Amino acid sequence: MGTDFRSDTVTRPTDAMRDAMMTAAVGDDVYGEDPTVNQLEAVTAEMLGKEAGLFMPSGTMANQVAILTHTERGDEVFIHRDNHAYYYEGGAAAMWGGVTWNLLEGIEGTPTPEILRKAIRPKNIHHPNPRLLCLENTHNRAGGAAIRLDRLVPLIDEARSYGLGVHLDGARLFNAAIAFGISGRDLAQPVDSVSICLSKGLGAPVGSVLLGSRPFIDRARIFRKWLGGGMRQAGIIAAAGLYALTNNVQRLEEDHGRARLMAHALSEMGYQVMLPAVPTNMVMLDFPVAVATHAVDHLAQNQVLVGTMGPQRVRLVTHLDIDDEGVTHALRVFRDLSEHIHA
Ligand code: TLP
Repeated sequence: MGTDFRSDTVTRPTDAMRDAMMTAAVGDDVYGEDPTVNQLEAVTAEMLGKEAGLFMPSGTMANQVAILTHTERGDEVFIHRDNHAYYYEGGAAAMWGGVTWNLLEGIEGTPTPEILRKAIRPKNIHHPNPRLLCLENTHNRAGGAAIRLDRLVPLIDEARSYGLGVHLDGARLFNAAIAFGISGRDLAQPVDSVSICLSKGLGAPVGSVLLGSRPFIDRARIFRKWLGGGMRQAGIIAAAGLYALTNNVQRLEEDHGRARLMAHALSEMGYQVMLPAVPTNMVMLDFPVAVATHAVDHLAQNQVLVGTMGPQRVRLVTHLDIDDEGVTHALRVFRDLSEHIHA
């Protein structure tokens, strides 16, 4: 414990969170009778300024159900090529929803309005029906970049001018909110649907919530059931989510502080650190291809676990289970590694 930087998904529930889970009131959520799930859905809807919420087993299912709910088979979905819903979800939206992806470019995983405009084709018998724009904030493959509203709003306005719906993958939305010092509600305001993850920086063991209008969530509930996501006494895990939302949002700033400190120290050691304009809880390092695997192995042998993003890029994520001691240890091992590399 203390030095697992592979992801903020690796956190384990604390004793206080486990207590909340143990004492949760439960019922059968497929009948809509789990009071803790109902409370979690209501609390998140209120926090994000949407009419209704739907508890989900994972962020992946939340994204997939959102896409299914927004679209009909064949519809065109505009998405940056680095977004999780396209890059890391196994082609699920094409598999279950039969959607047509239209992959966009753009800095920090975020297309400009012009990029979207060029991708839109006129309604015509030859073209799929343009239906949905998917966004991500913070942006994972862009190094945990928090994306400012003034970049998103003109893009969303552009999407609306073509009648597109807008879904936001907000797996780490609260990281963005904390980085900007604004509310999750502000960041979610311009979109139709948003998904948030409880099991990343917020530290719950399982769960995400999809939010949107009441008719949207009523339809999403059907798709969730079809995909096998109708859970029964899910209040046991929803309780962890409620605990996380109450206790672990503000402290994300600590994770950001540790990531900032590491990025600074690693760049001083001569590592190539990728720095987004507004960073959050991730640090990305680029290595020459020939060195990357050796670096990851050396770190692991010294109890510093890191993730990879392609053959050159290493990702470190700070989270609830990384303390100052873990950071100091990791920096010591990185210093040793830099001497190895340059020897
Ligand atoms: N991301 C995981 C991996 O899948 C890459 C991670 O370790 O970062 N949206 C975003 C932006 C995500 O980063 C993730 C998980 C998801 C959705 C999916 O969430 P889960 O793992 O709950 O299905």
